[in-house]
Amino acid sequence: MTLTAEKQLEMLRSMQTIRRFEERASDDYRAGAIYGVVHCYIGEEAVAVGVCAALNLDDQIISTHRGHGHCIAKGADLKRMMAELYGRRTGYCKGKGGSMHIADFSIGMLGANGIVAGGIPIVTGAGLAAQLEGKGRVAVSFFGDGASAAGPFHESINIAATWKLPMLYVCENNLYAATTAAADTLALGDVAARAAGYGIPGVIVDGNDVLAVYEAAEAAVARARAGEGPTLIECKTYRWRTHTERPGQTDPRPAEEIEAWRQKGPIKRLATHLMAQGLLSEKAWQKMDEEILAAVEEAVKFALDSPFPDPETAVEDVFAE
Ligand SMILES: Cc1ncc(C[n+]2csc(CCOP(=O)(O)OP(=O)(O)O)c2C)c(N)n1
Ligand SMILES: [Mg+2]
Repeated sequence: MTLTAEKQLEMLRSMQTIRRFEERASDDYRAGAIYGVVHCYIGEEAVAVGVCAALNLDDQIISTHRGHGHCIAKGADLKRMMAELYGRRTGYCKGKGGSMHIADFSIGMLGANGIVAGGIPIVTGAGLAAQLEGKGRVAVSFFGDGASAAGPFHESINIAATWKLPMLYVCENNLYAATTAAADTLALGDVAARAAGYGIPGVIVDGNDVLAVYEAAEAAVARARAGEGPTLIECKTYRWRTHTERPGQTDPRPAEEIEAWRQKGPIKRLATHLMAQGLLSEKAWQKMDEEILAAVEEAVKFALDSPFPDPETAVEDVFAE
């Protein structure tokens, strides 16, 4: 792995952007300014950023209900994202989709998805398209530990393995599916162990170590581009917040467990590593954070300055009958 200082700093910036964007989205949601549901990715930033750093712009990803991190890591526009959360006409889905429906095909972001495991077959189709087009593109599916127990995961990965599709299946194992512990639904203990059943490599990565995630993704991307088929990467990570941002939620997770994972958070870890190597000073880190906060503020301003969609457009762009 050869990662320049510049690239590592970019990864740090991307992770901190996700963190600050979501902190603000959560505050504004709790204040009643954002509607629908907001699921935060805080604590898991290294997965999206590590994987997307190994991709090209035209490689395609699909996200989940917890999708802000994937959007930002792939290069989505903060203003259009925030406007979508705020339900404004300038948002990615003209303000009609909200947090769980952000997509930007121009950067290979095929969409978040409110249906658990719903994105996995869709992006497997993108993997088939990439294979048929033969331009060396890869497709990446992000999904949770809970989704890995759903039928679409198994059907998709089976066909991708059989047809050697150029794909990465990236499981964000944050140890819980809402309030259900993964330990109660995973017979094998590790999601990656299931790869053997499909005859593909299964890799377990420390999902809080962005450099380790990058390294695993880079190897899997090389394998996919070489026509050798998909890889299942399981990133062990943890969400810091409740399942959604709705106040007053039941959270069965022990306080000590949450605290222990906060101590090994991915952002502090990379910042400390870069400082130890003399690649980042306290001052530069502070400046980076200030720039990010200003960009988030600008995104909120853009959202607030934008109009709501016209009621007459309610059924435009709606495909269900
Ligand atoms: C098909 C379907 N079943 C149930 C739900 C309700 N639901 C939303 S998120 C979630 C848990 C998903 O857990 P996981 O896949 O581990 O992702 P995480 O929330 O931990 O990121 C559930 C059950 C849903 N949205 N879709
Ligand atoms: Mg989970």
